[in-house]
Amino acid sequence: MKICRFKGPYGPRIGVLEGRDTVADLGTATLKEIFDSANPKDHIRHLADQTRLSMPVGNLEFLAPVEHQEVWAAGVTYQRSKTARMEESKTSASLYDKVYEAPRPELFFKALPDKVIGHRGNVGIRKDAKWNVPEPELALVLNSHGKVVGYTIGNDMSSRDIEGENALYLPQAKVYKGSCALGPYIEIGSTEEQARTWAIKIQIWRNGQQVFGGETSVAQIKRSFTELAGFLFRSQEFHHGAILLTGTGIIPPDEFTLQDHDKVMIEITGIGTLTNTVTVV
Ligand code: DO4
Ligand code: MG
Repeated sequence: MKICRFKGPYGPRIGVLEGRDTVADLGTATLKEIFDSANPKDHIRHLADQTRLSMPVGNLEFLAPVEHQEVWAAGVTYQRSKTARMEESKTSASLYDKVYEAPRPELFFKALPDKVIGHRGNVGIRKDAKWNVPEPELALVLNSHGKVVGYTIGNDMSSRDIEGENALYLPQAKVYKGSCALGPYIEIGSTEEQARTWAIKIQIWRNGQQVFGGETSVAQIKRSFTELAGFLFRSQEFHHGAILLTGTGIIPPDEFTLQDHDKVMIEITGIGTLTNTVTVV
C-alpha cells in the first residue's frame, strides 16, 4: 500500500494510491496519526472508505512525504561506500574502516522536514564544491516508538570534495539547500525481509543522454533496520516519528560530478521512482 503527500486546493493533503493511476484523498489525516495507529494499513483503508475525492496521479503536485518528521541518515553501511570514502579521504581513511566494523553505526542529522525536496523538485549542488554526487538510499519511515512502518526513496546529496578534505566538514558536505529529497510514495507495511529483496537503481541524464547508471540491492546493507532505528532512538525522542536514510551502495566513478540541469532518477522496486532536477545553490 502506497501513500503520498500532495498539494491540495487548500493546503497539503495525504492520499493513498488506488490501482496504478488514482490517488484517494485521506481527508484531514496526519502522517503521525497513520504511523502511530495500531495497524497503519487498516487505518488508511478506513480513511479511504470515508473519502469521496480521488484524482489521477498525473494531475498531482507531489510534496515531500514528511510533515513534522526530521530526516536523519546512516553512513558507511555498504562495503562500496566504505571503500569509496577511504579512497577520497587522505586524512580520515581509518575512520570509515572503523565505523563499518564498529557496533555503533554512523548516524547524522540530514534535514528539517520543511527543507526536504519532493518528487520533481530541484535538488542542490553547492556553488563552492567541485565534486557533487547523488546518494540513492532506501529511507526507513519510523513511528514515534522507533518502529519501521514504511519505506520511501531518499537522495542524500553530497559534496565529496568537501567531505574528503576533512571529515569534520561532513555537515557542510551533507546539509545545505536542496541536499535531501524524498518520495514520491511511502510504501506501508512491507517487512524487512521483503524490503531486502528490492533493487535500488539510479540513472543520471544530461542533455537527453544518460551519463551514469548504477544498481545495488537493499540486501547489501550491512546492519539490520531495527539496529539502525534502535541507535537513532537511543537517548532521543521523535514525537512525530522520523525518517532514516540507510546509506548508499552506488558511487559514480571518481571523474563524475553532477552539473546544473542534470536529471536524477532513483528507482526502488517495491516503492517507485523519485525524479529530481539538479540546480546550483
Ligand atoms: O561518512 C560519511 C557519509 C556516509 C554516507 O552518507 C553513506 O554511506 O551513504
Ligand atoms: Mg549517504
